[in-house]
Amino acid sequence: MSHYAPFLRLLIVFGLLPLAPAFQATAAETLLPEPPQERNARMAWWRDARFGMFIHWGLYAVPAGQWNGKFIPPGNGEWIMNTANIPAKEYELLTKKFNPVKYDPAAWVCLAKAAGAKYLVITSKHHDGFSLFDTKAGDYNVVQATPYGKDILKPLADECRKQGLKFCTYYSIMDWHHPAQFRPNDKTYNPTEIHPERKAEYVAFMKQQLKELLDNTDTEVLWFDGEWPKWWTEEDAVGIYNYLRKLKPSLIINNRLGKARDGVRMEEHAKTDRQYTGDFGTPEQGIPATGLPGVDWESCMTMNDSWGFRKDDHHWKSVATLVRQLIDCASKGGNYLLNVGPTAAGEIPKESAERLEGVGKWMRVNGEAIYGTTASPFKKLPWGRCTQKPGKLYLHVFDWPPNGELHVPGLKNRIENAYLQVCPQKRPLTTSPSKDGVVVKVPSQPPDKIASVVVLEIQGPANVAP
Ligand code: FHN
Repeated sequence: MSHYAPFLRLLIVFGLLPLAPAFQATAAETLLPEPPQERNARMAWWRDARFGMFIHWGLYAVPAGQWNGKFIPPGNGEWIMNTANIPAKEYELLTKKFNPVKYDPAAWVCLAKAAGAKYLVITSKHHDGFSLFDTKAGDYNVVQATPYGKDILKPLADECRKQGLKFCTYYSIMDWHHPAQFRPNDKTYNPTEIHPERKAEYVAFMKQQLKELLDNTDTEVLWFDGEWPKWWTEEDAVGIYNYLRKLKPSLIINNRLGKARDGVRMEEHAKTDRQYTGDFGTPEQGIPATGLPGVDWESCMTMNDSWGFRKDDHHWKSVATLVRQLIDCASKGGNYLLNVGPTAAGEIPKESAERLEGVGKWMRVNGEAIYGTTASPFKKLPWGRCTQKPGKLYLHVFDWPPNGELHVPGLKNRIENAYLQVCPQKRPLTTSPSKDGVVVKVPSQPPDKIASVVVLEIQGPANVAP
């Protein structure tokens, strides 16, 4: 502090010294500028991918929804520390039981790939503050605190690159273990508070861990979560966004680094008037009725009811539901991030694996109608959904016409060819104009009961009556 300080302070106190720039609060940082073509290039692989696998894994897989002999209320198993109000010192003891000897990164990536997923997002640190990677920013991590003693993320990242999937990481801003944030058994326990005088310490911790994730795993997406605590601000988000993008210009970052979810409906997640909206919106456990036109977005979903493994959660969605959710997202111009919650032993539950294989079976035949597509040109179709690529419409028929006539209302394009996606010879289907569009003559039985894809090759861009 300069020896002029006391004098200057007097001047300021008495308003005699206009706040020279040097003394003004620093102007709020603004987002790094990015020309649209650069942003499009950065987002290209993510837009083409359309389908990713989410992995929620951590200490919470050990209790698996049960604490002191009782199952916590239905819902997220990964919240057990909060739901069962477990004191941090007690929850920490779970580290001694976390020894995933059956963890097999190659098998996990094989499963994701067989499902047709093009990227994988895994929790590097969830709200409980436990890190699944070799971090030097503390000792509450899988390497230093568990009998397993090895980094989980790096081998998974290497395996993703080996098998051609993009490796991505989830990171929770809210941290129930870090001493700067309140946590269970604090007198004024509240999972969304922070000791104000220690916020800078926590942000420094965060930045160190985020840099480690970039340096050690070369993660392609940072999927932030736990942004709702009031102490976390838009300004904090912009600072971290710029920090990360300078470290890795190609990095993609979701909207939950900022406050885009605050009080806005799912449909609006990515369309707030805030400076920070992130690179994509993140509707959760649902699909916006009309998508989020004009912005990138991704719906994340569980296969049962919980993100983290719960041994009592048997409420599994069918393969048909999962495939139709994937189609619904793509037909609205969004991505689908389907979650698995591995067990404490490191295994993906059989029910999850079976569903991933079921989705993959459909994707092996119809993946062309999902990858690299854009949103449907139709407002609504009575029998299913539509995705498109230049010169092609992919009609995803959920309700097959028993009379063999598939009506496509409002379509004005000349049809150059029509065929079933399942037919490698692309045997032409007969099409004819109808009073308000096109009729496609299809076989009496659907090739796929979940969704059968009829491909229309059209002349020029899709032209549909409003
Ligand atoms: O609280 C978390 C929850 O545990 C889970 O990680 C989901 C996944 O998107 N995100 C938060 C709830 O919105």
